[in-house]
Amino acid sequence: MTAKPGPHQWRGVIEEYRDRLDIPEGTPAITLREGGTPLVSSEWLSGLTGAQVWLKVEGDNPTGSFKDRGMTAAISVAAFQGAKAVVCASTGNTSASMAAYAVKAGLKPLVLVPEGKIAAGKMAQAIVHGAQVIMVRGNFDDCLRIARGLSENYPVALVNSVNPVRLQGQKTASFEIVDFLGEAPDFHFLPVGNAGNISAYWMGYNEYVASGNATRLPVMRGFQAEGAAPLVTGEPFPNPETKATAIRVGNPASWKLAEAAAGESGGSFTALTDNEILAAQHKLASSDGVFVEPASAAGVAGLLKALEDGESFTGTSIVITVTGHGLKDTATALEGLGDLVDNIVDPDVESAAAAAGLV
Ligand code: AN7
Repeated sequence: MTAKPGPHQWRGVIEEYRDRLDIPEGTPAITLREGGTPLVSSEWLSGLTGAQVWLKVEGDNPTGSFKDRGMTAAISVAAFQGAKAVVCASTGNTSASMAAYAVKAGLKPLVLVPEGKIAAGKMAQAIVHGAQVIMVRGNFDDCLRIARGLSENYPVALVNSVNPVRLQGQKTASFEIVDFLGEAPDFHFLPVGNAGNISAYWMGYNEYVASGNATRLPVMRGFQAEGAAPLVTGEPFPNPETKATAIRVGNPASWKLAEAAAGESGGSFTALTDNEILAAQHKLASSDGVFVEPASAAGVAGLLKALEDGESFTGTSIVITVTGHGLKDTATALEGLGDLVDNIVDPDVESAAAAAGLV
């Protein structure tokens, strides 16, 4: 039986936006129906700021992060062009996404990750999807250098965001935001690691203004971890370090594009401590019901810090991209919380009621 997609079935970012994507004509879409993610109103942050604050919840993508947008594009093009194997360097989410899309396309996924610095959920995804995983004694930047070298010398296609097709897929997030809000927001906040995402958002917003779908551009503000903040200091970090492992990047590949996004939009880059990032992660989960991984809370932490520093956002609209799902890294989320379940009771209502403080 052939599935007949009904009118409400989201088709994935290639089919939803094909005429706006710079990919070879006729490229068949390898899709898990990524994109179409919710823009969730944050009552908590709206209340604190007097702004309308929206969360673009990218953890709702098929493999749990925004990487699926770029990966559907990169894998579709690689498969169309005859690749048999694909390679990426990753802090975790790219490898999870690449593995899923590669096997769907019948390609062999090869993953390079920094040893010991990948959240367990992401590692599980790469392994379960059948990727060949190579751990490198080094950081993400070393992995990316090796991935480039492999793709130059061996028959494997590189699908990191230095592959421009990735940004084509990722820019669709801006389109969705404007399609939903009817206009670009005043501000766009997001975490920045290798800097592909902020570059892709900026491209998408600019293209929507050029085509008349939006009449203005948002101020782009990127947030990094203090121990891995090259875009803040202007210097690469040879030994990047942060508990937000997804953004543990010392020398971002899209450095120039990201600087252009912040510079041209009147935005900026700001560094946050791990404690600020983790506190924002917990507050977001317990206030808005949205559980994101540590790195993904950087934009929220950034807004809280801006408020603390006395900035006013009253009357504006703010979109914060929360980039990946909290279930990717439960170990970090639960760190330092002590006894998680403090009541073990006999199996009867009275005991549970007493333990719950109901009597
Ligand atoms: C949850 O998976 O680079 O600035 O190799 O997983 O576009 O790099 C992940 C990056 C933010 C930063 N939030 O985005 C990888 C990888 C999450 C991420 C970022 C990443 P970029």
